[in-house]
Amino acid sequence: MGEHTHKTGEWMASYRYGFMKMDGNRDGTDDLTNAEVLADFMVAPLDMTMEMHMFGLMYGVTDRLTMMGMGSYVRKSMNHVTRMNKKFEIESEGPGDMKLLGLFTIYDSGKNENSHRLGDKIHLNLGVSFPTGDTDKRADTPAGEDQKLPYPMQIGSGTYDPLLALTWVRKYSDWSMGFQSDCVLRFWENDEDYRLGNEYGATAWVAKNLNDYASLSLRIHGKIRDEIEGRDEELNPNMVPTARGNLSSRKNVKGFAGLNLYKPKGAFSSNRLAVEIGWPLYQYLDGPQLKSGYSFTIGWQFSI
Ligand SMILES: [Cu+2]
Repeated sequence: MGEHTHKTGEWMASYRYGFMKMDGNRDGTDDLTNAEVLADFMVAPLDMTMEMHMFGLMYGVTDRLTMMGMGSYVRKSMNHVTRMNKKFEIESEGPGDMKLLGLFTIYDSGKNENSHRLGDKIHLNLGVSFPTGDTDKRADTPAGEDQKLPYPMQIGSGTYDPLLALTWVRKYSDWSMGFQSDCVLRFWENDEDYRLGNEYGATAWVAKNLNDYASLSLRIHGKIRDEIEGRDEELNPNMVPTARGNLSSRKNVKGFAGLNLYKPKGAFSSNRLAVEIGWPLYQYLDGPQLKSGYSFTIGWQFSI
């Protein structure tokens, strides 16, 4: 997200579809059986899918400042099993948190056409995530009708969250590499009397141009998420692990492989189609929590 900037007056619109699967429970790095989870809770989560439709708009105010806005529509679904071996599914969906960012170029080496190494760029992202996503989703469960859904089934954070990132990109004539570290900070409690944990991420990638129309990329991404502070009083922490704020911190490392297809830049516009698949390499969960599984995104970018 926000790994590139634009030149003065340049617009870019993007749409991305993301799919994430979580499957099975874990505590630390140990996998848990359903019976082990049900020894402490009335209900055990089995698996979860999350789908996101993401819409983005970027505009180059100057060569050194790009503005970026993002919106999303999120759909979540989680399967559960009870101590009585009854299985049930919970779904929630709605608009996600909207984000507004400024991307400031703080270093630009310029383009050296005479060298194999074309140049380096560093930019700083500063922004805010707005609480447009719901934190009070409800559904019918075996515990009763119209029950408040646990933390991972809510759509937004419910708080104004500062966003910060630093990106470095180095370009060679037929390949490129980059590094980005980012964080989402949560200082304030939402209307439900809790706040989600801070998130700290770092990602490094290499991309190789195959020809003028295609490139391949490999990426590694590490992320630390702190636990939820405070408590939604409507949730029963003995019912299901997802209703416990102190069972929400996690450390993840994932690998990604991507393919980008370009329509070479015409006089007025350019198009890019990107597909990326991800898979977990390492995860330490303060559990029981559901394990991250595979994920993929498919996205289209159009710029003028
Ligand atoms: Cu862009």
